[in-house]
Amino acid sequence: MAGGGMMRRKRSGVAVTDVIALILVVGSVLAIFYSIYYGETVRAELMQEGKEIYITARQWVFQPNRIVVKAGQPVTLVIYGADVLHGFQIEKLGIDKVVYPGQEIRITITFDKPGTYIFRCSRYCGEPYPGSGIGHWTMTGVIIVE
Ligand SMILES: [Cu+2]
Repeated sequence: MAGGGMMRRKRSGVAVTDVIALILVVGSVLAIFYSIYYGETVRAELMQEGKEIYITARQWVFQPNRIVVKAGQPVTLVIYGADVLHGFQIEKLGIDKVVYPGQEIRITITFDKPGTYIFRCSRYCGEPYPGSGIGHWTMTGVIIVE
């Protein structure tokens, strides 16, 4: 009886739940990289004067989510909420705004120096299933200042 118990304990070294958790973590990291590097890109320097960049926030993406701007030139981000409540946050700059459904917000920024600025949704807007780590949690993008 005791021997059997030992055997069982040894065999269950790695629990199935650990494997599932690992797959979910790796999956969300891949989803973030995928959405940033294969998402839509807008190059602000190719746009007309005024430099307004239109971004749509919807479950669970920003479109576009890769924006290239020039340092020292003011750009206005016009962010439209297409479905549920979202947020728009650039942590590096201390910016965090609510994006209401059916409304747009405008943020004018002059990036002083080249660099990379991650933006993300800062209001919980749902996910495919509880604890998935995707959906709202991977709703992100990047502004590249050249
Ligand atoms: Cu969200």
